[in-house]
Amino acid sequence: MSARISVCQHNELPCLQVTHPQGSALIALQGAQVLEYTPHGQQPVIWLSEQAGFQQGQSVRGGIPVCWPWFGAADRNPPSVRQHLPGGEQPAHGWVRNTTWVLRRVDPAAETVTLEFGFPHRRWPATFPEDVELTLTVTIGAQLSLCLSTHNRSSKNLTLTQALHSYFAVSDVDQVRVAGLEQKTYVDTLAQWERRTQAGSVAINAETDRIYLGTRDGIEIIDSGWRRRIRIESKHSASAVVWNPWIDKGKRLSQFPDEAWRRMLCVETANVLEDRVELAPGDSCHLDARILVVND
Ligand code: TA6
Repeated sequence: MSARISVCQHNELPCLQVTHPQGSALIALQGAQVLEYTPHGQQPVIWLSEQAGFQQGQSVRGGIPVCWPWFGAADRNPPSVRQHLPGGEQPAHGWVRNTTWVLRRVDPAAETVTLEFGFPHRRWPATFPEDVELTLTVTIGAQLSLCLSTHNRSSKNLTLTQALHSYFAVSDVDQVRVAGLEQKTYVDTLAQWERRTQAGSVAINAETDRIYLGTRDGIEIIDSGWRRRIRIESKHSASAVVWNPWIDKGKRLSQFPDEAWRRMLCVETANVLEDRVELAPGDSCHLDARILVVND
């Protein structure tokens, strides 16, 4: 049997339920947002809030939101990124996670199934270069691969920051450490954006919101509670965000049960701050993440 793909409705959002012998996934057309991913015979890898609202125009809490053409608060981005934005208040993490994408292609194969989503042209403000093509390719099997591709077909230079804002399911955040960021510089957004150096692996024992820079391939979430490691392999990304809201912020977050902070951890594959992407007319960029589970 190869893949089976069915359309299902979660409240206001049409979604695709993808079932393959090697793994299953749920993807919302809004934001082309992977909401669930579970390799065959494993615990879920991607965390989705039990209080997810599945409402039009509101990013679903959990899964892998696509942050583009900027990451975080727009005003925290450099002028080269902000130059194409309209004036006034902008949503966090860009425009595309709250807008419906188009399923362009499905490629079933023996070990995987690939779905390609395109962002509908000209669905962003007039200040943004028109001919920019945005595509997300999702490959589901024993591993989960995502590739976010931007092709600047406009006549203008385009600078962007972006992230695959992955929420991972963990047994209990105090049973977890993140390896692969040792000795990396990070910006602590909770300490006046001070720059610090990571000593050893990352433990989560308070609200944590850090942008790591100069990262390389192979970050691992080591979960001793579920005796597994979630490995995140990336290409064309030299920054990573580690976020857990902990108790108090968790209570203020939308679509977020009070104790959910214990069971989720974001490790985001990104191009932010110095790692921003500059595209001359005709240039393309690809942000790749491959997610796999190793049982200990
Ligand atoms: O990636 C970490 C972060 O920027 C946090 O500061 C927090 O705001 C999180 O993203 C979630 O943002 P959201 O807009 O989805 O609630």
